[in-house]
Amino acid sequence: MKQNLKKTSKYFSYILRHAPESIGLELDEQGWASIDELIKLTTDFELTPMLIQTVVETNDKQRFRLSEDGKRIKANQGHSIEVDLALTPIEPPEILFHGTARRFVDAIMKDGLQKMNRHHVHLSESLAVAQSVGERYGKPVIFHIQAKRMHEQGYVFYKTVNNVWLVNEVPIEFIDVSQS
Ligand code: HQG
Repeated sequence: MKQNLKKTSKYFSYILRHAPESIGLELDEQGWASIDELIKLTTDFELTPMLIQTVVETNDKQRFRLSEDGKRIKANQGHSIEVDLALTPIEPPEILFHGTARRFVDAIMKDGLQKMNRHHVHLSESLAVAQSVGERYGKPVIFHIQAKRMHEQGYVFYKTVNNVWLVNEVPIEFIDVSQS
């Protein structure tokens, strides 16, 4: 069951953030998909309303959400396709964290943190979360980002419902490597 949930969560990430067209699914402007459509268009394995609900509820990072009427599903963040997440700008704490891979550090210290394939650079309030994000690539490096100072200088921050902080970029002058 656990394996099944993980597989389904990865599938939802792929379909709802990156490639709905790969199964002929249409998302609306805010990234919502019809659950009936998603079930109908999923032919590789048996997707049931129960499985969808369990994945949404148990997902470790709360990556997905259901609409109030329970008829639609969307990814909370992490898209590469164009969607309007309708986020409201919000003041960040003094410091936010970003975990990455050692092999990216030279490029980051040259160009700053860039959003790469996603819509935003992803930051977290929690050192532990940044650690686990960085660990996806091996031994992590943690950057301390001077978020409040960025905000004071006009950079716009957003926070998703699952506590991911988003910003368009982080220039090197706001990246603290001495503490990483
Ligand atoms: C790096 C997952 C070279 C950046 C995670 C990161 C997170 C640069 C990678 C969420 C760079 C992009 C986001 C530059 C940034 N030169 N490398 N100038 N600027 N990078 O996956 O933050 O499971 O798009 O440091 O757990 O790693 O999908 O971003 O290493 O929460 O829900 O380029 O994705 O969540 O990688 O991860 P990503 P991320 P989910």
